[in-house]
Amino acid sequence: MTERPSRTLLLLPLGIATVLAACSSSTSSNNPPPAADVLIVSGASTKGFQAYSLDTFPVSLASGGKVTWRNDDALTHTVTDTTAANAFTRSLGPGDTASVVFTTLGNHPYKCTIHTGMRGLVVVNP
Ligand SMILES: [Cu+2]
Repeated sequence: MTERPSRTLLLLPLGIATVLAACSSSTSSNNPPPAADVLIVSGASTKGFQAYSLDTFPVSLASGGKVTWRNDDALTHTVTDTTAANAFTRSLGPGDTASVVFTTLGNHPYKCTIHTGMRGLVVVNP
């Protein structure tokens, strides 16, 4: 008597997983934009052009790509577009992450508005 209800409970999650797999596969066949991760390094406020990443300056990615910053420093920092477009700004406390999707081609320089020596650059390619 107790086995029948437990089988039903096992089959239900399998059905949901199948539906989710079908959705994600149709999305991935639709030319998925690449993503890039940028670390706000420890001691970033003193590191100028090396503040936003240990190994990549600038960050290059294709149009539609998403950049995710993670703040590994003990201070709050921002990621703020310095162009006339003023297209984006994010504030990240210690341990926070924040993302921006880039669709406009070209250079996207940014800085921290709290520590203005901190500079980064995202380059969006066709
Ligand atoms: Cu800062």
